[in-house]
Amino acid sequence: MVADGSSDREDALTDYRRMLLIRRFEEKAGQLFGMGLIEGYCHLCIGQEAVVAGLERALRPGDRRVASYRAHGHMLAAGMEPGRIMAELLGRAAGYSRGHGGSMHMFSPDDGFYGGHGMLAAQVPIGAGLAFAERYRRSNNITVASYGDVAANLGPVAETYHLAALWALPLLFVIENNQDGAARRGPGLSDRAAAHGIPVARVDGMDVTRVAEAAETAALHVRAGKGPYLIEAQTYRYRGHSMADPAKYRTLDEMQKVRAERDPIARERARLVTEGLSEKTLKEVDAEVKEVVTAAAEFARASAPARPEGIAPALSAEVPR
Ligand SMILES: Cc1ncc(C[n+]2csc(CCOP(=O)(O)OP(=O)(O)O)c2C)c(N)n1
Ligand SMILES: [Mg+2]
Repeated sequence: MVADGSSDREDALTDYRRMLLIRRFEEKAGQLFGMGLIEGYCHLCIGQEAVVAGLERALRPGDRRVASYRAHGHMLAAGMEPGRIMAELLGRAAGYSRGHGGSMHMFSPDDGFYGGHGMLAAQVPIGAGLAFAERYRRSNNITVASYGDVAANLGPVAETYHLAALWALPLLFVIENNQDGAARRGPGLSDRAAAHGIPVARVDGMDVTRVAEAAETAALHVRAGKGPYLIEAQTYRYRGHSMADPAKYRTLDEMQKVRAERDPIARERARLVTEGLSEKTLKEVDAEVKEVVTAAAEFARASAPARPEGIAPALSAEVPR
């Protein structure tokens, strides 16, 4: 931080822009889904933007991320191109998986993003593998494995706590706890990691600054070779589980109350204004983000569909027989 706080303000504006990009992108994806342009699954993270945006502040080039099927926010935060993400959603050849993967299956190792995984909790042991590889190479890179509150109950997560703690892996576990109210007995979700000696921070996942602070402390610990760390972020998803879910298990009142009182973007915007940022600057960010998302959708819609033969010939040339 510099004396006049301008670096803090830069960070805050970056967080705001990142959250807004995720929200506007996902709103657009929701629209295109409604128009029948996106086939297959599409899981949105609207409401949960502060978690990925806050984490991103602590990450450096070379760090890696692995996430669940609810991954568009992680991809955008990692710096992947909005147009190519949207193209993948629309099944176009210009997409990150040449249009063959769709919403859940995009990868961009150059941006440190390793999926997008449809199997619940699968990304967590994969994260341990990525972290192990970095330690083996003696790099200072860290890996972030994000998963939901339901996934946190699954066996692969428990085994990964054990191995990551035993081998002091440079792995940051992040529970995106959107309070699905999963059936569970016994201690709280993150206490299970604490039982392995893994330090735990519980944060308000609707407040990007709180997430960023926790992420910076966690990343410092993990990067210094002190082993894994876990952040449990309490968050909230406005939409249903996927585009196919009308979310009848929650009342509209509950959702509207969270949206009115805790929305991460509205909250951050209000905070920035209180701190002296002009409405004009914020409106410029809003307009710029809108333009990026419109361009992404136009790019995707104008690009060629996936070719059925798109993957197989490339693979058959590479796979040894
Ligand atoms: C191994 C496995 N079991 C079950 C499912 C079906 N399934 C998909 S999402 C989901 C709930 C996940 O909730 P949570 O982990 O809290 O993540 P969220 O969707 O809230 O982000 C279930 C049971 C699956 N994809 N994989
Ligand atoms: Mg959940």
